[in-house]
Amino acid sequence: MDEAPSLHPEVRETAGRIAAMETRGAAAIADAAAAALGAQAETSDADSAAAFRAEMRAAARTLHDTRPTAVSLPNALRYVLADLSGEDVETLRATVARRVERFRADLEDARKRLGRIGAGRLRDGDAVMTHCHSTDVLACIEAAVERGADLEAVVKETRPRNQGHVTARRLRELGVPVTLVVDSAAHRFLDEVDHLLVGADSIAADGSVVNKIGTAGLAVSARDRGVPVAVAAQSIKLAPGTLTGEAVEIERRDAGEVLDSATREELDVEVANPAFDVTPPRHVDAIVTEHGQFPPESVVVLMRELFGEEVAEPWHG
Ligand code: RI2
Repeated sequence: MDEAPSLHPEVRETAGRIAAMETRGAAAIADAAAAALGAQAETSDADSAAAFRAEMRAAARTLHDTRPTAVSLPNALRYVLADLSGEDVETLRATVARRVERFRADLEDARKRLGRIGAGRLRDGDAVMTHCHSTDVLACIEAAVERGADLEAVVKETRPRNQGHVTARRLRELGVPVTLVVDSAAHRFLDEVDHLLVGADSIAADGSVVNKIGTAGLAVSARDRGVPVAVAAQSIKLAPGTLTGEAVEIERRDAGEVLDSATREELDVEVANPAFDVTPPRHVDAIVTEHGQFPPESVVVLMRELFGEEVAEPWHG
């Protein structure tokens, strides 16, 4: 029987950090996964192109099987391993290194371009409500502030992981006044804001937005209050598998994130902890990408253009 390919420690460590949410946020996960594939390629001592390919597939599988919902992760693996046709290890190693570098640079560039586009929605004096922590959302606010807009923010704490605290900290670093509210106060505070601006972990071909749990109800409330709902999402958040009817899997996380085991036992309850929900396109006004803003229903055009119909799964095999 063939031995399992040996993995670079950075691959295992990166996978562990993603699973534990020490590395979190769709873009950061994609960036870390690409870097880990780069480390695997750089140090590989595979003695044939076939062995190198097997190693890269095994590394991709380890990274892929960490968190299921953010499509930026499989999209990163697809991009980096898109061309494994080289006939010798050195050619393959150089190809992977080049693609990793390009992917990471494009990610950074896309965030900046998206930020400039999203900033166009924000006027001087506006108040923005956010949910969770999204670097794409932050990019929009940062670009608007750099342009001279005075903004304020209402930040939902985002139970159970409280990523709202990260958003609050980053916004304060930008000089934006922040009011932090508990999640259940959102409806009440929507009266005081001009925009709901959230990120995304995956966007389906029909324009449905998969984002942190609580987004769907928040979008309904925003609609009810006449507050425009914008989603800041680089194109690596587009889920190409949904073009052919695949569903986005919603991650269910550990009950311990919600309640400690003693309280759980005392209350004698089951705890459900889905990490994401799905906001239907009818509750979203715009999806802001680095390629421009789209009504959710037309994001499929961009998806086809960028990914085509062929969706590779280089973590298999
Ligand atoms: P960026 C986060 O998920 C949030 O749902 C956020 O909207 C999304 O990632 C996108 O993040 P989690 O990893 O790529 O905290 O915009 O579960 O940074």
